[in-house]
Amino acid sequence: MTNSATAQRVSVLGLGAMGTALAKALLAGGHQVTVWNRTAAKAEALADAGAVAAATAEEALTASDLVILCLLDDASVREHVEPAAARLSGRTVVNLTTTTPEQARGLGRWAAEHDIALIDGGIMAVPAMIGTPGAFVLYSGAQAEFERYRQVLELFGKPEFVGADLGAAAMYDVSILGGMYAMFAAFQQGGLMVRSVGGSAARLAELMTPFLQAMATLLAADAVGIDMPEDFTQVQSDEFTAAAIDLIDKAAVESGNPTELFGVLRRTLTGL
Ligand code: FVH
Repeated sequence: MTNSATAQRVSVLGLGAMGTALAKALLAGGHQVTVWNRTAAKAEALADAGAVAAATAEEALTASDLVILCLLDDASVREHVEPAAARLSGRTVVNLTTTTPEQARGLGRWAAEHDIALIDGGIMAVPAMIGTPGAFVLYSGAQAEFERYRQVLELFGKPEFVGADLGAAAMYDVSILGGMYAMFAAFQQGGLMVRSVGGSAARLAELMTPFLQAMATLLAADAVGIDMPEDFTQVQSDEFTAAAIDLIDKAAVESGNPTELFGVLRRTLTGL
């Protein structure tokens, strides 16, 4: 719990599943929280928990020095911040709405024109994880402002600053999500394949989970091949990897579950 000496005024705009979790974490941390949501009922629920419900987005945007945005997308952010530009001047805005890196940079150019300090963020957690040790949030942009508000941001999850480029947090975010989707796609495919031999996806999950956990520890070594290829000694040749993936593809065809997945993996990993 933050004591009253360090309590800050913080506004949260957007009280969907995630914005509500963020606002609750701020309230639990002892901050003075102003909230706004397009559908007012969600703000009223938080008012019962101690937040001040603003009547308009502009009222919320100008109630605090620190403004957290957790709206649907870049368009909904623009819709509400642009009309308030002059009154947002001098404040710090942390945009936790998922956007592309270029959308984050575009908002940054607009913010710079209006003397607004902008931090972009990517939340690596689901709402139920907010404030728990498993949650972390990527940030990029105005580093001095990030440091200034670090203790507040820590209430959401471990803050990870990834660069001054406003597009950096979004780029790390989508890259991590890409890893997740690739894993789920391969599991989906494998689940169908093992069922063709009388097995089950549940048994595959049991066996695949510890193997993938062990493989994940090799990512740091693999990173050398991307960051510093001149220092990298490849353990497995591209030809070996391509042949291994071709064999998996053949097994998929034999099981009646052909897919484009393995061709894509082969080209991405080996260029062959
Ligand atoms: N939920 C999650 O697990 C993920 C984790 C990673 C980050 N995302 C991003 O967080 C943003 C908000 O996500 P959310 O889960 O809170 O989403 P919803 O529950 O669908 O709430 C959406 C809120 O946005 C408001 N909204 C939508 N359009 C507008 C608009 N044009 N003007 C003003 N507000 C708008 C919506 O309001 P309402 O429908 O209640 O009136 C909600 O407050 C998102 O970028 C995720 O990608 C969450």
